[in-house]
Amino acid sequence: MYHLMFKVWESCDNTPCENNGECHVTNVTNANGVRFTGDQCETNIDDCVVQPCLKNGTCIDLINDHLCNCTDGWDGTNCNIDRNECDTQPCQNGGQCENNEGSFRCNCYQTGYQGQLCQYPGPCASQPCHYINSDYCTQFIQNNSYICTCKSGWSGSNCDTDINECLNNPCKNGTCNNNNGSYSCACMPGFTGTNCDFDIDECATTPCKNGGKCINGLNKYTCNCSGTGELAYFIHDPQFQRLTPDNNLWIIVGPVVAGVLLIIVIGIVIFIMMARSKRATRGTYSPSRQEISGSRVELGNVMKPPPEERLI
Ligand SMILES: [Ca+2]
Ligand SMILES: [Ca+2]
Ligand SMILES: [Ca+2]
Repeated sequence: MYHLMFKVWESCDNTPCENNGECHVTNVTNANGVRFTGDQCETNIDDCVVQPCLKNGTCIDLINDHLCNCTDGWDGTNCNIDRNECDTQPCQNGGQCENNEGSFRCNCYQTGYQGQLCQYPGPCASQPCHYINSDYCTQFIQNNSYICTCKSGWSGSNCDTDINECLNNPCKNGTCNNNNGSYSCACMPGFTGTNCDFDIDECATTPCKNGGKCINGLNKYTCNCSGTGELAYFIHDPQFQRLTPDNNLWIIVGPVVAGVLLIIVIGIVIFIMMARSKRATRGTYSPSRQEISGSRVELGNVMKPPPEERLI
């Protein structure tokens, strides 16, 4: 029993076949470098057998070569190189060309146009969104509609309606004033920020002298002067110019005492005025009393002794 054994050699030089095997060369290359095969070396080798053309390219066999007809989007001898279609600027009306492997696309975003090459006007082409109050217009090809993306402070289908931000009470410590496209806050004393939500640090200017420790407050600051030789505390605000622990009580009691003293003084004044008024209406002359008790005689006249009688 024989086993037929083959081994392909490019050349029979150096007698590669062992055990008296007969050597046959199947592929030859002529003097021009063209390769052939067949028993008589009569057949041109099909260079397309190995399918050298990629991406569905069509291969044309040549003598010792091949030619690839590439599909759209591909270039190169074997159709292995992407064609950059954007080099020819295919997108219209401001569409952005985006190259990709084997193809490209036109980004028509914000152009108002649509279609593969942005060649057809869409619902945004007429610029329906307010030209100042909107950021951009987004169109939908499916139902030929659009949506305006409004800038902050504006609403409405075309961004032409002011939002009244004051309805949401944005000003934490102040008064809200609405205006077109925005709002403003008039802050209460001691507050700052767009929404008056930041307490002003009155200690930022280091107002306390001689090493006193500053304590930030609402529209005021307090200097803790302990250890500086001054009074313990100074509070600076529109109500209290100076406050110390010792006269803390007087801050509360003082007005009460002053009020009581004022009432007393007023009472005295009223009493004196009433007394004077009574004296004026009830003077010392009364005809009825005079009739009963007779005319008054001055005490000096009553007490005056009669002149002495002379005895002659
Ligand atoms: Ca491409
Ligand atoms: Ca507003
Ligand atoms: Ca403050």
